[in-house]
Amino acid sequence: MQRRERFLAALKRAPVDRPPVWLMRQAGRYLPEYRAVRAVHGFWEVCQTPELSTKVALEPLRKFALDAAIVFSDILVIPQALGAGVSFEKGEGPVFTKTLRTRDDLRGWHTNNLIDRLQFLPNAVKHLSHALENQWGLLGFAGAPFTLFSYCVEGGGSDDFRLARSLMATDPGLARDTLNVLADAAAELCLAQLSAGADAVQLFDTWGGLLTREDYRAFALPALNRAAAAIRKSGKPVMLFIKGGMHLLEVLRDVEVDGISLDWRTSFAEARRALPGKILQGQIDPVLLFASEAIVRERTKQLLSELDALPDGGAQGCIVNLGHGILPATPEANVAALCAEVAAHAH
Ligand code: 1CP
Repeated sequence: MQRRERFLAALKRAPVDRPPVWLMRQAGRYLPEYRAVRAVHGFWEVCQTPELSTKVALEPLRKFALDAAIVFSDILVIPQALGAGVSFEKGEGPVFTKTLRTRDDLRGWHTNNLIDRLQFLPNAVKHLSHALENQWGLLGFAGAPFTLFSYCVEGGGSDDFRLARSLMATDPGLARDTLNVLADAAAELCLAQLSAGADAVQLFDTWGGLLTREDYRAFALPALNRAAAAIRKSGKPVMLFIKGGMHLLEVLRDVEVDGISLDWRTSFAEARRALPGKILQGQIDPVLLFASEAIVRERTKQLLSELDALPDGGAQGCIVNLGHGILPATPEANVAALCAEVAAHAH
């Protein structure tokens, strides 16, 4: 099967010669070519210049046996367009100049013509889509409402997002209204990427696993479903990544996305049992890519046999990926070994 055809078939849960593979953050800092681009161009400049974003998105496809590309962007483009003033230039994590803590902060968000300020992202998708010449699948993405909410309230990264989660408890009305604004923004941005040529979109709920089942159901899920319902009107699939979402599998029965991207601690077998009919993606531990090449090959083979043995369709409707983004110092040879092992599994 050809790469894009395989990726599209997996998204339809149709038969495949082997599961397709792509890797979260496949275009990131572990690649010297990416670091070279970033040495001369700012992060937002790369996102907003189609030639540069396409260049960095294509790099991993040239090097590894991947079946799909993901557009180069970031989940924080939405807070940026709302006026949060997000910068990546000072060290590791993002820094916001404006946080959301009060009703007035929400009123101050620039929601008018939001999509116009985000037009660079569908433009990047269009540019990348031409370069791919239908040979690879193409994913667009956005942050899931709760994860965007967490960054907006906190004003940057955090281990526990305590300000965001305590705001949900102290002012649930403000939290819900904010989540709805973010859900509508994420939906609009995903629809624009799908119209521009993306085959599917992924919503990243990286911090969703911090919530109890009850809070996920009460706050994150309604906003997620508001976004997912709007996106699914396009007829194209929506995937959802949750980090640390083992305890949420039961809640996810009620999520209106087509597929779930599992983190490294959540097994395919458990997820298939809990979520029959959903596309499943994941979940090799990104830290495993720091072990030897032989171990990477062995674990990849193990995962592929586990997929073949799944109840209710085996590897059909499964996509191989990592359980979280590739870490910056990951050896390229191990990324190559993982992809080669998946490619060799065709039957
Ligand atoms: O292949 C790719 O690299 C695709 C592009 C991509 C994606 C899918 C980037 C580029 N970011 C993301 C998603 C993203 N961004 C998520 C969800 C996935 C995940 O959990 O990994 C999150 C939480 C972010 C937020 C973000 N952006 C962080 C983490 C902040 C924190 O401390 O909580 C960071 C460091 C960024 C910047 C960023 N985005 C992308 C890259 C390559 C970078 C590094 C910036 C640089 O070049 O200095």
